[in-house]
Amino acid sequence: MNDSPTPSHIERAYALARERYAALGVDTEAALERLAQVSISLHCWQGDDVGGFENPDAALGGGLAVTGNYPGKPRNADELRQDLDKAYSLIPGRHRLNLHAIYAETGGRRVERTDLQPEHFARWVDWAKANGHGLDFNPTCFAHPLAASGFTLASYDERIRQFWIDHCIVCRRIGAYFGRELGTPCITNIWIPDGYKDTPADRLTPRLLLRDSLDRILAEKLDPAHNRDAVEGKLFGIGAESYTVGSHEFYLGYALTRGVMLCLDSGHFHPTETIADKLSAVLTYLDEVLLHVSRGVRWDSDHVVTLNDELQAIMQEVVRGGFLERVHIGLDFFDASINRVAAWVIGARNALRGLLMALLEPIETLRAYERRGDYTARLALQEEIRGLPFGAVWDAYCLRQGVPVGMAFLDEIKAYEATVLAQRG
Ligand code: RNT
Ligand code: ZN
Repeated sequence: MNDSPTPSHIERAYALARERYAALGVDTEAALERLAQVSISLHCWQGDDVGGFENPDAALGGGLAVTGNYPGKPRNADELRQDLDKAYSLIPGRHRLNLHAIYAETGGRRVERTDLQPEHFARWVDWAKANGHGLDFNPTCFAHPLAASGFTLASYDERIRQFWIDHCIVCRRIGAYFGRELGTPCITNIWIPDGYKDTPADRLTPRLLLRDSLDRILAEKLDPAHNRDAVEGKLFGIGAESYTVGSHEFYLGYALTRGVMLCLDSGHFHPTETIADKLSAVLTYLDEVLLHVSRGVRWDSDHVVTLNDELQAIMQEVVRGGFLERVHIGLDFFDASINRVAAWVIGARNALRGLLMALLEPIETLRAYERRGDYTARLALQEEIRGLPFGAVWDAYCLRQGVPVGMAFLDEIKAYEATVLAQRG
């Protein structure tokens, strides 16, 4: 596509947009400065269909499913990093990487998940250092024979439960290693698939087991400058439609009583329930929250993030509440039916665009209308905002950050597909 705007077009459009926003009392320069400070955690698992390197052909299980077979899937960690480098080069700003334990590099040796060590992630750390990425981490409590029963940290089988406790313990230490090495705290997020397809006879005992498992995992005190813990709830998974041990309420209570972070995944609630409204509620009590920005479609919780109303509402709440320091934004989706690098870039650029839209709101005016009870003016302005020249501000941001403007990012991905992805057998 050679219909991309020239730098001078972009600057002229931006100058007009800037005036238009200024008339509403919005400083576009301040918004762009703030946006440049936000680091989003890109999820490594979009790159290879949640495969990892332990046993990439293992059934995912845990209610997770990736559909599609787009050519060019990376075959090893170097290829995954190569794809990530490409993605980051097309996303404005400096961003983090969110790793899963199955992305360990063990030099071809089978290392049990309970034996994972920092050294198995040394190459990720070297890469992160060289490229200025912070790292986040996740124990992998699925795609393993000991998760085949559908239960891990809440298993009645003490051997299985202990195995997953031990796995999570080593993962927290690896998280602390990331934080220490990179000088930015790693968020280690625990999500487990445990649940029942059909109506349980006992909803309580698995939850008591899970609480006990988490307490044992978190017993070791780690420096919060290095590692911070998060727990992620879910409403249901494929094959666990009737009961999920780690529900939202369970983890909300856990996070509040234990002082850990709550992870809110936007695909993990009832279809009409949005996490936007939850942020101000949980942050009234919790210090920090982790977001998994995703998009639920019917029973799938992990479609590529689009710039829809829900995303905008989430980002508005993050900004309006003054929560940019307390909400850690991560992405969580997987789609193998389209170019995997493009999926990362589209989702991440959308998350940033949603954030920029929120930073460009004439929020003081909206609040003033609301306080004086003028809901007519509030609605009128909210709807007027949708037509403001937001795109011109975004384009200027991409230009300044040295990433492609508009559809030009796709040209680069197509070229990468032809030269790099097509060579992978
Ligand atoms: C699953 C959770 C979890 C996973 C990743 C792969 O429903 O959202 O965050 O997507 O751990
Ligand atoms: Zn998630």
